[in-house]
Amino acid sequence: MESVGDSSRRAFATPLYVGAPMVEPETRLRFHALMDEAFDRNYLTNDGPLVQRLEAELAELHQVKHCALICNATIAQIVLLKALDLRGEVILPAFTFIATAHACLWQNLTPVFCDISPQSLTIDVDQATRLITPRTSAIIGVHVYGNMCDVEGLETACRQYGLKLIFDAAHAFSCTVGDTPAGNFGDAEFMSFHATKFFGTFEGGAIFTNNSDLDRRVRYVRNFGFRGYDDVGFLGINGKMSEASAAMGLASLPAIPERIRRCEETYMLYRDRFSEIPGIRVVPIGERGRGNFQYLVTLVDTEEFGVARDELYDALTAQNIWVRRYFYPGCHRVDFYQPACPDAKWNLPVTDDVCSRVLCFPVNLPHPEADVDTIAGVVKNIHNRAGETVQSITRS
Ligand code: T4K
Repeated sequence: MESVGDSSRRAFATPLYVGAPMVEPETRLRFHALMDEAFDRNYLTNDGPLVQRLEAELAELHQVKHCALICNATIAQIVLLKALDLRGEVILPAFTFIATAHACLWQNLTPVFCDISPQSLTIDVDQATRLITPRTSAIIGVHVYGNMCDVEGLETACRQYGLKLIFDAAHAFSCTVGDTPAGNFGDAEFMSFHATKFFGTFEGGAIFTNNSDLDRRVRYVRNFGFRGYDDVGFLGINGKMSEASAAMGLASLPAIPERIRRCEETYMLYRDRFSEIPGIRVVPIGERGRGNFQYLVTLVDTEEFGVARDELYDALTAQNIWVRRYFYPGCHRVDFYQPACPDAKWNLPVTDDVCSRVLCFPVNLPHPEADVDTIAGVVKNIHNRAGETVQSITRS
């Protein structure tokens, strides 16, 4: 693409990012105070008091028996797969961040990619059930964008075929099915507390479960397999969370209700403004319960909108609106997975359609109403000028 011209002509002088961390001034103050405590104690990692405090608070918040904090969600998934001692194939949606698939390969499991439902964009339970073979050991659902899976349908299928059920709840902090919070479904669920997430601890993650035996094994695997001093009973890894990350989590907790309120308000603003633009559909959030609205996801209909998703992407980025195509192109389209799954016959029409149309917009905005108005104005202008080249739109 040609140069986009000088920054004074952009809609925003500084970039607006999807996933811009949410760190309020009070959160910073609380973080510094907690770090002072940690330095005074001179205890900085290895299941420290801040980690233990955050585990207790998160278990209570999600009404789950156990929460084990981990250094990030990718390692959390690897730890969990190891603790469950899974073998053979696992069924998971191709529409997810690549980490969900990578973690399976790290455990020598064969990922079998499944399509998604066009409404919730979560795993299609009927197709997942059809993909079960004697080699299948588990199904992994992904609560994508905080939209919860059909947990009941998946629990029924897994019970019937004797499979483990895991949820990638990376996006599902404080989301619910009905009134039941994420963390309570299947055998276990893992979350991401990456800085870009709604609840961020720089890097971080957690495994939630109501199964005490599984929690015990998770804790061994997280800590090199140690069952006690000098007693290694498992092949483990270093998956521990540091006190600095736990301090960030504890400092952030009081801000959660206000973050949800702000994100939902921003979601409503986008939904309202985009409803006037043909060909831009905002994906509903929280249809099965409560969402956290940390992602604002749209599907672009090229015919109605007049401009293809990727041209819209280029035009918005040129205006400093750094939209993202989460999760284009889908795990099944990543070259890397072709040799890994030579027998797979990909037939994932909904995934392919969504991957070709999805566009996520920034949610953590400095001035929600004014910024959404400006963003919607830019999108509308691109629609109105659909006949012109992207280069000429980005330059004006
Ligand atoms: N499962 C699912 C469904 C996931 O979405 C993820 C991660 C995982 C599992 C694995 O969780 P972790 O192992 O990461 O805990 C970002 C995040 O790094 C990743 O955590 C997240 N999902 C994914 C959806 O987004 P990238 O490769 O897109 O990151 P990057 O560097 O392009 O940054 C994303 C945006 O955030 C950019 O627009 C810039 C902005 N940003 C980023 C950082 C780090 C900021 O404004 N400030 C920052 O400090 O993966």
